[in-house]
Amino acid sequence: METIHQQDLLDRNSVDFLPINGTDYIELYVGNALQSAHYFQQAFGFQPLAMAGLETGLADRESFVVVQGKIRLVLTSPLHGGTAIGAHIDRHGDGVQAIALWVDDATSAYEETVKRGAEPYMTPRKEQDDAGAVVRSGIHTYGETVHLFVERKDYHGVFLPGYVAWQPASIPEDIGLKYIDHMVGNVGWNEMDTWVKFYERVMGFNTIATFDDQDISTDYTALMSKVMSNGNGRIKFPINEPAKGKRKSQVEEYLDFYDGPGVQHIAVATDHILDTVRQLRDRGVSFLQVPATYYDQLLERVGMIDEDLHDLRELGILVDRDDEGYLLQIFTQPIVPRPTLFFEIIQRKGARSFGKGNFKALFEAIERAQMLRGTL
Ligand code: TYF
Ligand code: FE
Repeated sequence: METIHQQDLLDRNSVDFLPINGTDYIELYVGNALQSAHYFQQAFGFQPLAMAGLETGLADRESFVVVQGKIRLVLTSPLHGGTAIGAHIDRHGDGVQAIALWVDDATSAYEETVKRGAEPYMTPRKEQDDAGAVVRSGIHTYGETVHLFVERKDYHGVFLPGYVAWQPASIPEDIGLKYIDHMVGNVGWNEMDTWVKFYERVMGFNTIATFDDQDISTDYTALMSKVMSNGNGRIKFPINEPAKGKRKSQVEEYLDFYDGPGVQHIAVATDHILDTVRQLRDRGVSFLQVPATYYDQLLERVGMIDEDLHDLRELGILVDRDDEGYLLQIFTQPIVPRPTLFFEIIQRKGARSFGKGNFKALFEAIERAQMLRGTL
């Protein structure tokens, strides 16, 4: 594995043709937007923010927006048959349709990326209401997933023009989720190079880490992973490709069930992972389980940590160390009927890596889940 530090990249390559401030929102196409929003509120502690639908003059869709820290999720459902949204849900199940990136200039973001070969999804479009104007544009990425560019410097409304504030009566407390740490895409056989080149050439990203089959050493799991990051490091997109192993790769299982490439997991950061995970567990979220023996060697492997081993074991939280510090992470079971989309909860204490030391335990846990589904 190779790790490149962000600062080196900034020094080497100082002109960023696609400056990105951060993730603006993630839009999921789902069968029942109201119930999905309810799930993200009740189970994950998101707060209601905005909605658009029949009430606001839309005829074909309804969207609910929930927020926690800097994380905004948009849950969108069709209002009648025969829509592109419905076709997306039929093909993929509930899943991520758009990763929206916050930029200062959505027109330039579109022009710079399309000039470099991006497939256009939405030409720059200005939307306005009483609260100002937003410019959005978009390009295609892997599978049917798109990147939107959102320019909102002239907007002070609740979310986007056309949305109204949404304030249901009872709101459970948030659980300390702060921002999107990374979002992982699964791509098809031998497509890794295509998408690495796409993020490098079209979006100006750099490859900051590479994992090969040496790093991923279970009896069965076979995959390749490369982490793409933008210039300021605020956006990190690991990309997985399946590889031939003894049994079906977890990435291949995803591709079968999602019917193509798409977002595999959304990693959300917290500063208090013990509290956050306890809340999630108490609200009914289930996690991948590593064997209790994982904790026997843990302190020998990672050295001194602030957390109590007993708490980590009770909650099933994984720990890994790199040369800058350590990280704590845990993975939910898929949050949809198909074994496709899941969440990762991560707390970084200096470490900027992705938990390579946990790959074996994690992938063996995924294999046990695959075995239970009968798909391995
Ligand atoms: O994002 C990552 O790279 C880690 C590890 O199928 C990982 O969270 C990689 C592949 C995978 C699940 C987790
Ligand atoms: Fe991850």
